[in-house]
Amino acid sequence: LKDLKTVAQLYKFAVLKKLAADKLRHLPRPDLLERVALFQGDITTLKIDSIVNAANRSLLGGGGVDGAIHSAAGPKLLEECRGLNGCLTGESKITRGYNLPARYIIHTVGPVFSSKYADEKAEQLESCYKTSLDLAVENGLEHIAFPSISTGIYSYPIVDATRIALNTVRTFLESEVGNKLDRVIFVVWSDKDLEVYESLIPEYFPLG
Ligand code: AR6
Repeated sequence: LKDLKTVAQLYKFAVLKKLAADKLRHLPRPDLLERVALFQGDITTLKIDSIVNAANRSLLGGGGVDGAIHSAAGPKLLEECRGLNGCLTGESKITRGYNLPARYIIHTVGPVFSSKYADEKAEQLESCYKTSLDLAVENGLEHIAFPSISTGIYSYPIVDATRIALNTVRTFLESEVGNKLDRVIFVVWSDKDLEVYESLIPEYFPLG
């Protein structure tokens, strides 16, 4: 956990830039900058309380990050998932982490993007983040790492998806239950996604 750069550190190293007040989506809360981190790399390597899986409704595995998590966690994960009877879009279910360094996996089902139903898709994506955060707190977990849900195989546009991720996490951390979470880590895989997170984080987690 200590190797993951917090937003506070990213401002210090000038990776994140301070924005003009009229660009901000939320007020500055310097304390929150210590509780959010950005990491580029493989989510299955994180030794923390929980990582989120961008799963499908069957919860029985697939490609992308789901495939990587199932291969790293081992066959016992699939066995536990079989007992869960799937999961609806926008909802989340928790399992143990098995061979992963993370203790738990929170499986969430993102929407398959469609511009025709953009509002409904946005609500479902927001719900993925919200229900995952709720599950972490309900299970007494202090850290949670999110991949960029729905932006791979499910083709949700990265900028819109990132705004939803940042806004939902910011709102949750400010709430009373959100106080119980010590660290939320945004995990990106590609350089392009890293750039998007670096440009948008200052709007949602501004430097005071
Ligand atoms: N660590 C972190 N991020 C990763 C990793 C990894 N090891 N591997 C991929 N990503 P996707 P979705 C990034 O397609 O769009 C599966 O088949 C990836 O670059 O994994 O929600 C499921 O079973 C992208 O930025 O998830 C579903 O059927 C992000 O993770 C479907 O894909 C999410 O991409 C879900 O599609």
